[in-house]
Amino acid sequence: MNADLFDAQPDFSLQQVRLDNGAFLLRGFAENMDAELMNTLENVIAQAPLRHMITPGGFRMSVAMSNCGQVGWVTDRNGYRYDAFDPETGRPWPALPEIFIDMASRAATRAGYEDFLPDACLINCYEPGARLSLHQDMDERDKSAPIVSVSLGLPAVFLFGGSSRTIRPKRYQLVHGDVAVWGGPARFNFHGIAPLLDGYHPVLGRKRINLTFRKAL
Ligand code: MD3
Ligand code: FE
Repeated sequence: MNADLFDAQPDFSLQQVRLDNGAFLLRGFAENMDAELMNTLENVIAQAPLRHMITPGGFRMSVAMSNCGQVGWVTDRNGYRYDAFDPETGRPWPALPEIFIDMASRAATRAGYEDFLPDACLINCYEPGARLSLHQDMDERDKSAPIVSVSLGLPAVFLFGGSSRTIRPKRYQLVHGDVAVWGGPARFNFHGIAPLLDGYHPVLGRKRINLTFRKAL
């Protein structure tokens, strides 16, 4: 039928913003698959529950985290690391679901990074008041691969700094369905999330979930 022809056209309504050298925001890239992403995520979290990890300094993180993939990012009193086992359950992390890999690699391709095959996904869950202080992502072995992030649920203010902590961060609002690809020099910029404002999202309720896809090994 005729409709198939129209369905096959690319979606020019997507807004693509260049944030920095190598970093792109694909507004709404995951919006049309949010229900499928959430269903898949529920299944992952049933096997590897969200938990508040402890920083090496002894602070309980306000963001609740879990992982899927060959390895997962963990922090405790001993430090940060990627670990093949979930310290809460003693089991390997759930495998990276096919639809996660597919979405992340399509987003990377759109931003100019072909053949991005993530092996780890960090799941961050924010409730009102939760925040992520300014940091760099340095624990991945493959420093040439980008990081792909997906925002779901309540909007957040993303703080995007520079290569030094003293550079004042720019603020961007990230909303449900936004996908960002962080590669090139910007891959190592300082960044964080401002305290989440209260609100209600029709799909997620009073929370925000962020998935970051990485090549950690
Ligand atoms: C820029 N997560 O998990 S995603 C993280 O929304 C993290 O939960 C935030 O920072 C969140 O490490 C921000 C956007 C993001 C992720 C990784 C980056 C931006 C980045 C790595 C380098 C530069
Ligand atoms: Fe980060």
